Amino acid sequence: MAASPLVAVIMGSKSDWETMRQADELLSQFDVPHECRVLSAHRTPAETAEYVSQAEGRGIELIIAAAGGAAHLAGVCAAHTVLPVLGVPMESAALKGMDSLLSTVQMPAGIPVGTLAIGPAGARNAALLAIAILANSRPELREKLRAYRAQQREKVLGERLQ
Ligand code: RP5
Repeated sequence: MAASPLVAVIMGSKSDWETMRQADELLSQFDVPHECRVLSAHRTPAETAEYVSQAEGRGIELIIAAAGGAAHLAGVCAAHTVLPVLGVPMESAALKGMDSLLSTVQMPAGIPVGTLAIGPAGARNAALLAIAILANSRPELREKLRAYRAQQREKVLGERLQ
């Protein structure tokens, strides 16, 4: 994407991409400049801290951080920036994402992470929430959100069961 990114989507492993590409796709659908990359709180701690510390200076306004298992990525991001951080717990094989959810959501007071649902719903909603936050100062984005909601409404009302 050519414009400098407003949203950073980071994830602890390439194995998270199948889920997080849904956030990427929604941000693209709304024409929100963003970048996606793999960074791990545990496997690349120094690089994660450096990337997040520099994000605000690069014009990034919001970070979406996805991780599974002992999912510390969103919390570590929040520790290194005052930008809003949205956490997406990945569904894990061992505990179906309950481990990821609790690791992401149970932040100590003072360092917030906005935690979304486990898995694909969380990935999509993280993107939509990021768009809603950006839309506070971008009327055209707010109109796109309204249109998206209207489409959903039409789809549901158009459902036929038989
Ligand atoms: C976390 O561990 C990642 O976010 C991923 O969800 C999980 C498993 O990673 P891999 O072993 O598949 O690389 O750090």
